[in-house]
Amino acid sequence: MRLTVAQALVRFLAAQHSERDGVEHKLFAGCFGIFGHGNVAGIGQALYEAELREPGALPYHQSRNEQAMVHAAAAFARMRNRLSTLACTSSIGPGATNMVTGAALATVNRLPVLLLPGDVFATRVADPVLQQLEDPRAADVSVNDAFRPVSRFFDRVWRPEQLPSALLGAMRVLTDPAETGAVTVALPQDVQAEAFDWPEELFAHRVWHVPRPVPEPAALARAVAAIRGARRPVLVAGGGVIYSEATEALRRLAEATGIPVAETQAGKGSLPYDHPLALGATGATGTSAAVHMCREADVVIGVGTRYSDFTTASRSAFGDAVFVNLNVAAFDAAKHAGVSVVADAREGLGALAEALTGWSVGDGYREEARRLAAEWDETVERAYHLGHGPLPAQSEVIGAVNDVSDPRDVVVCAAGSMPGELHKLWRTRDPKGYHVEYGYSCMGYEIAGGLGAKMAAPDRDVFVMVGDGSYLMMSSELVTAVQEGVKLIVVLVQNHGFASIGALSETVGAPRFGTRYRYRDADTGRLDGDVLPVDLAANAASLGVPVLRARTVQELRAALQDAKAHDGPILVHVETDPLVPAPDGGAWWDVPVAEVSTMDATRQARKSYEAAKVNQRPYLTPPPQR
Ligand SMILES: Cc1ncc(C[n+]2csc(CCOP(=O)(O)OP(=O)(O)O)c2C)c(N)n1
Ligand SMILES: [Mg+2]
Repeated sequence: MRLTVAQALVRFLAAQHSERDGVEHKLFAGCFGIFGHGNVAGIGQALYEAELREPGALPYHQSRNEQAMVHAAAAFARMRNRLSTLACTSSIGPGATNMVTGAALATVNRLPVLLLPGDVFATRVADPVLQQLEDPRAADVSVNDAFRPVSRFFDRVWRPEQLPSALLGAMRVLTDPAETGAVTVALPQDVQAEAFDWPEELFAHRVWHVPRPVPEPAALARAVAAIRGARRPVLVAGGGVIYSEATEALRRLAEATGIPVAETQAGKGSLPYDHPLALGATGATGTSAAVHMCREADVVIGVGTRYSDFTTASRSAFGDAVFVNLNVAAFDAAKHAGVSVVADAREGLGALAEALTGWSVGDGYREEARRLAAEWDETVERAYHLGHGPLPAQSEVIGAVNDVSDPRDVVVCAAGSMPGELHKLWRTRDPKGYHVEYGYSCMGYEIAGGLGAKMAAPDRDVFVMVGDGSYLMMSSELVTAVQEGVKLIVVLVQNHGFASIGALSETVGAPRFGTRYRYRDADTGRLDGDVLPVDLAANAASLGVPVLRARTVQELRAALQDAKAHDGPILVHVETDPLVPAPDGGAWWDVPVAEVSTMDATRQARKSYEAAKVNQRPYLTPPPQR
């Protein structure tokens, strides 16, 4: 079949499917793209021809920013439990490197995205082409080499003959639950347009089986022995529980054994918030219930978690516990010198439940977990209804959104002070109801991610919680939402600066430096003048989005109701008081403080820092050997 490389690529992608538990999914729901000379004549032409020939095979979506389209693709994949994603095509040079941040986000969060950056001429006939980086020492280097460290698979198709192996390698990694992440296939712009005679079978309907590896019996036995010996075990549920659709298996294991469950950011929603064994958020942004139970735990059973420093409170969360790690990736299962059980979360949890039949923690321990969780929920209730004035506290905004949202609705966030507050305060009622990107915690993900989440789950309402800082970094996909008629409810929390880093700076001895949006003051010469006259509501309205301004919590609740009833994207603007702290679960986070300083605030901060460092553990204790 004689086609260009780009036409062959598009035809191939449209024929790819994933399959798990006997259910088949289209692997690529579509292709985002921004065109330039590096892809318009290649992939652009091919996508257009495909739309005319076979509408729906690989629908094209326009975006405003290459980084944003990768975020949308990653959010889409997360919402679909990694069984479907979107491809992203860019031109060469800046269009390509704009995708590098998105690639890192996808790889850190283990989310499959296929990136197709254009690349320099393979023939070098016109070198240096517009936007080409020239390296005097290495003629085969292009800016796309920057994708290598942030991709789980990288290839560059210098010749048409290489395309089949590049594509098969890419699909394997995208659909491998342990290896998945950003996958980059760089396509020199001349090669994209070059014709070749392809074997017909390259374009056959192809199904990539997404495995559920079962635990090795000996590893399972070691894990069971460690758990049976525990008096105070705690389950730590990570994103793997959700991607593997293991929430039911987790609930059954927890209920049968009485082991309480703490949740990471990616694992939040593993149990509904009001389950008697749900401790809620764990780690640095944890609830007092999870913080206490983790600190006192003797065995920590991590399921589908990569143990980020927020989860381990920088290795201060878990006293002298030993670890049992159930993870589909051996890399994560081996962490903290734990008993490594390499398996799919659902398979592994089922096997653990069976092997632990008849075993349970004591009644007192179950009761302790239930009581502490109930106490935290009272804290949440108070935070939702603080009645702070004149401007509301952020926790009241979170409470209002939680109350107005339906149980299956989705909250999306990524950076700022909201992820931590959402982690401990959001009452999650559905496994897919909480979508906070906290692996890369990338400012600017929120609106783009919300777009991808909504595209993946049109039957749910998506509430995007975005700070003014994140909004200013990337609000461009509001235009895409308008263009595609995608209903997003964006809640823009205006506090005139980086409140999160402001609060952090207080604790590390650089009080509020560089974190407020202020004029440069003529007298001090510093950025501590008046508040900048920024009106982000007007900005959103200028992009074609209807805007509701709320000044009080009451107005906010009414605006959210109206927004929910509205069809299409809408933005609710609310100003909050950046100085109200959220309730604290009592955990710590390691951010090193200057060891010497002439400032008293810094010296005090260093003292507190050194005192807290004492609680850090190496987590090297081997589990009991049997
Ligand atoms: C791309 C990126 N740059 C910098 C940071 C560091 N950072 C984390 S939160 C934050 C401020 C976010 O401001 P805003 O969205 O207004 O939220 P707020 O802190 O006010 O709640 C910054 C600069 C980041 N996470 N991502
Ligand atoms: Mg802010």
